[in-house]
Amino acid sequence: MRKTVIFLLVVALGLESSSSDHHQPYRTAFHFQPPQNWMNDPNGPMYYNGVYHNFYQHNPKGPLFSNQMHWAHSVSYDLINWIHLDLAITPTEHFDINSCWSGSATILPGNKPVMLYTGIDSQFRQVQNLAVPKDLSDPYLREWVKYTGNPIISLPDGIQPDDFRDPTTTWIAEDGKWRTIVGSQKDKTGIAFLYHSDDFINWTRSDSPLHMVEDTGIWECPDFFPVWIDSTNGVDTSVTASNEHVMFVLKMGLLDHSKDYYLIGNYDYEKELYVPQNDLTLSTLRYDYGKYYGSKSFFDPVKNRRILMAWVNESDSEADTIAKGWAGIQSFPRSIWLDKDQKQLMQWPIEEIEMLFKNEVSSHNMKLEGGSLHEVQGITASQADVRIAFNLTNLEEAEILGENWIDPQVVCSEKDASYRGKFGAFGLLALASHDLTEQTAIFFRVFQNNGRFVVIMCSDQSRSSTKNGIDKMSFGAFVDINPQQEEISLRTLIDHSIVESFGGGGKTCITARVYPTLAIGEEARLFAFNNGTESVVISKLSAWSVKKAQMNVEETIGCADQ
Ligand code: DQQ
Repeated sequence: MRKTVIFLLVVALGLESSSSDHHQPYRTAFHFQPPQNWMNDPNGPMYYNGVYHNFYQHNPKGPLFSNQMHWAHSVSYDLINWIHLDLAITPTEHFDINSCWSGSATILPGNKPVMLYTGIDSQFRQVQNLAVPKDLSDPYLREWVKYTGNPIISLPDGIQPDDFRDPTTTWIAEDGKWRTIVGSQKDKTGIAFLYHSDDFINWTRSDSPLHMVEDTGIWECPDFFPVWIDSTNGVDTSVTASNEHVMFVLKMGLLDHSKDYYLIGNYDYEKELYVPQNDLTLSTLRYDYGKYYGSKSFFDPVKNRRILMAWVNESDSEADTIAKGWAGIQSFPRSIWLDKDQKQLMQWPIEEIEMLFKNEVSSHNMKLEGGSLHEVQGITASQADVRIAFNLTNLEEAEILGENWIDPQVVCSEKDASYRGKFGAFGLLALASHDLTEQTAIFFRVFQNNGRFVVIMCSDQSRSSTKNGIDKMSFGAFVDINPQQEEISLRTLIDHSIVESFGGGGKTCITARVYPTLAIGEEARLFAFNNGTESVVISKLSAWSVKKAQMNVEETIGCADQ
């Protein structure tokens, strides 16, 4: 009997990277990126009926940012392999004709997803719009319908037309009202305007913003979400604010610095008050101390966790970007939760990465004398996940940290990987060429300061490529651990042109973009190194090759006879 069945045809697009693709050596294997052209912020990530959705800012016509931004759309069953879909939200109406900028998803009661997003209207004002899926029975929610009464939130009086954007995932409090915040600024004071609504259509601005801080400039892509104080699980955004077991994170992207900062605090919805435990300054906590911006988190009910995704921009020149035909990748999705001491968030690559693992290599208790190297062999060093932990003794020999100690980035720039301190530099040399001409060094230095030990983590890109015209700035940050009591651990995801590192079990993260010319594909090598004068012990080293994910598969629905 002949039977007609619907089948899904999955076709890989031509631009995908492979470890031996010398035409596109900077395409990634397991970090999300579109088939081609420009991408920036992740938009409205969500889980709905078995499918993860990844929308993102996209210029479908070229590899540079444009004044006609769209929402592109990919879906996944595992956050690893992604199916590429048609554009989801495009600039077509008076309320978004000049661009569809960033926004967020909310799953309303009755399991109904909705999107709030910023439109740039026909008069170049930033306004907030609502869109809903056209057909909830479509498993991929391919088509989105804009509410005809948009904008649902107009530009407030006294705010510049280009200073009002990026509505968050909304939350509902005990009074039954929905709330969202929108990023803004007035006279350089960064603002999170708070709006509430009974029906999701009519929104009223609260008298006071949820939070604002002078001299911080516009706040982009704010995010506001609860975290458990006593669990690593995630919390749905609408968990009641009066729950004694949660604190609230407010994240803001500071455009003037292109960096995502966050505060941890308490939120009283009745007083409409958010009280962070610290002030926002440039030494406030950051999600990542390297390249990492426009991030957005969402609650994943499948694994009861909060997941964070972000845009990782290029560091190469505009000419290089045009030549390669694409720009922008996403960080590998991270689970985030509040650290036990409630002082900072912890971040860790989601466990699904393990489905791509092959060729594990490991070693234990290996002494690295000062000035020595150990090559990690047996894996593909251009596509790898590496975990290493260092034990230090004789810490009383550590150098005294001088007056620059306030800014670890300065320490990392002045004392790059080649500088021989006592404890440090020690760590990993990723994407290294055979002769070490090219290398990206992720490493630690340990100092003494006022009777305590200070651990600084650095990512040194100064030798990452023989090419010129690339931003090779070093990154650095403190790691809040006591090396007398615990090992100094580092986990690094290496993926052709991205090196994403997690120090202290996820307390400090640094992401770098690099463009090696020698250490590409099979030519790349990986080393553990100790360039300090004191020896260190590698208590454990594990590394895996990471297989290529199905990153840009195109899905076509067709019919087949069987
Ligand atoms: N990117 C979007 C804006 C957002 C900025 C435009 C942050 O909505 O403020 O592409 O990277």
